[in-house]
Amino acid sequence: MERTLIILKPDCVQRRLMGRIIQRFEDKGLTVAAARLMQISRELAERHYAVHVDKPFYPGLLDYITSGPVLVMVLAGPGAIAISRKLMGKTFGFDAEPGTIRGDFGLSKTYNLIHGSDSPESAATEIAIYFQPEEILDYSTADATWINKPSEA
Ligand code: 3AN
Repeated sequence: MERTLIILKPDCVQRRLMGRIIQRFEDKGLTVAAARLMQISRELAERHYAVHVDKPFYPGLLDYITSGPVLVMVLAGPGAIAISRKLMGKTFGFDAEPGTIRGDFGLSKTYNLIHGSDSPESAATEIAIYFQPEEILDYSTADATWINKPSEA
């Protein structure tokens, strides 16, 4: 089953939006395979956002992601990476379509509520930054055969 790393960022936690946003992923049929509420250290943030080190927004991005608790999760399901990105919407809230998480809950360029891996490669790298393999649970839910027809899986 495909896995993706999702982070509900500090603004999401502070605005008490965690439950409503997790609900959207569950409603779609994705499963929470791992979760941890934590404060991201500077060192961890630098590893996570290494690809952006030369961008002008990098210092602000590190300040933002380390500014308060975040909920880090592994979500699992067929097509979990692309489906999560669709549910999240475009990077900036003012640009994101209504109906998406960023489109419905924000308008900021900096406070964009959520992170989701953008490819299988980054999902594998990012999951390994935050979780040990044994912390990720591989289980199926009682409704799994009705969410995805077994012959399609
Ligand atoms: P996404 O999160 O949609 O994959 P990326 O990978 O382009 O977006 O950028 C990673 C993160 O960097 C974004 N989530 C956003 O928080 C931040 N970011 C990207 N571009 C800017 C920008 N021009 N100004 C401020 N923050 C930015």
